[in-house]
Amino acid sequence: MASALHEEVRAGLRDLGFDEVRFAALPDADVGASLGAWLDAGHHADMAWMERTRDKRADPTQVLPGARSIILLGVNYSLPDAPPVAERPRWARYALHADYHDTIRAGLVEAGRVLERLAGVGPDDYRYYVDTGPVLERGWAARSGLGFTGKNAMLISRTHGNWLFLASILTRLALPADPPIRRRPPPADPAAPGAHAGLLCGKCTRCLEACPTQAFPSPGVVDSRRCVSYHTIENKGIIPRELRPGIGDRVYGCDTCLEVCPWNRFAQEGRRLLLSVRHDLRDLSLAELLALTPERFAVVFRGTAVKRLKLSGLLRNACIVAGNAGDRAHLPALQLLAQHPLPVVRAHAVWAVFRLGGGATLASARAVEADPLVLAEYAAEESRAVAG
Ligand code: B12
Repeated sequence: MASALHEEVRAGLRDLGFDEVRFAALPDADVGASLGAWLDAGHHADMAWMERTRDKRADPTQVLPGARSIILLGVNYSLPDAPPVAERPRWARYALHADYHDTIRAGLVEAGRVLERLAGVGPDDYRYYVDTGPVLERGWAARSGLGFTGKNAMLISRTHGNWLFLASILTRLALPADPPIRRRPPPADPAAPGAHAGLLCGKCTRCLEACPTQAFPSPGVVDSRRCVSYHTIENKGIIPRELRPGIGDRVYGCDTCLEVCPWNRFAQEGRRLLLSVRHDLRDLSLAELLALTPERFAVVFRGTAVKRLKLSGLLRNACIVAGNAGDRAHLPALQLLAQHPLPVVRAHAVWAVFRLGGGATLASARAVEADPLVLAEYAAEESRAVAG
């Protein structure tokens, strides 16, 4: 492909709103080399879909046979004009936009047309993904020089910091590979988890130390079983009791290992052409969240990523935040939630009520409780009270 053409493709995709457009060549066994060890260590927790798609994730040519290139796309989602609202539950910054899976996907549909128009590829010669596809987006992005993998496992960009959504297009088109940020000698064991992490981190370990639940067994390696983001978003069941205090006021996701990264200092504001900001979520009080009805949940979270968590997951998280907040004004709402139809909500409400010193008020709810998970919460709290 003539070099002018690939630059035309790059410019065409940038015009659609992608802040970064980089190319990497396929195949490249290095990128997926350490996935197996990460999965074998159980770091994916209950995300069984990662295990099921292990081979495809390690090798994009199994996703699109004959693929010769992967186009890595970055969308800056920083919100410099919007500091967190005090005394309100905290949301992962990415959730303060209309669901990026939808908005970026719309951009990817257009990106496909750009490829067809400029490079003459057919609709079967490419496949695009944002987040949910079996593609190691961060490794490929690092490979293409879009950024480097930090000790926090994030793809960090020198111009956008940590605040970058990634998307990818696998294509049978041969595109000239962009160079990685800096070539370094291959890691001693490229199959070790985190083998590629920390290229431009120097001695900094702020992210590893700031993690509220100690989810990094080593630099660049997240153990999802301890990660607040995993538990508040992906885990649909009971959140381990020992991790709940570390969740603090985070009602959805966690940005702590991103926020403390010094590279954010250099982050420029994005164009947000593929995003639609939902700052209003940050104004929601904890009391409003604890009182959410199915109807109100559907209205407030329509079009956001939070919708995927469902009302039960959000109420569960809100109970934990309330238990951590220590404000007894939330007791009446929590007592009601201790009688919620779903055991997952009841269990966390029971925990929170006990944390606020109101355990005795649940006597009648406890008397009719039959679910083993909820009974386990009562038992744990009662024995804690006896021990304490
Ligand atoms: C599963 C998943 C999670 C899990 C597991 C996280 C993890 N660390 O793997 C959980 C639920 C915990 C999670 C949390 C978050 N996630 Co997430 N997640 C994913 C998902 C779907 C797969 C990631 C994966 O494959 N993990 C397995 C590990 C082993 O793979 P890996 O870290 O990518 O590294 C592999 C390769 O990339 C390679 N590699 C890494 N660097 C390099 C460099 C070179 C040069 C080479 C050769 C190879 C290489 O080594 C590894 C194995 O081979 C991706 C989307 C996707 N399809 O990629 C989003 C994704 C990684 N998540 C994202 C985000 C935003 C988050 C959160 C910030 C959300 C939040 N605020 O709560 C947190 C951050 C937690 C963290 N520090 O990682 C973004 C990250 C964007 C970025 N700039 O990095 C992604 C890319 C989604 C997107 N499309 O934008 N996530």
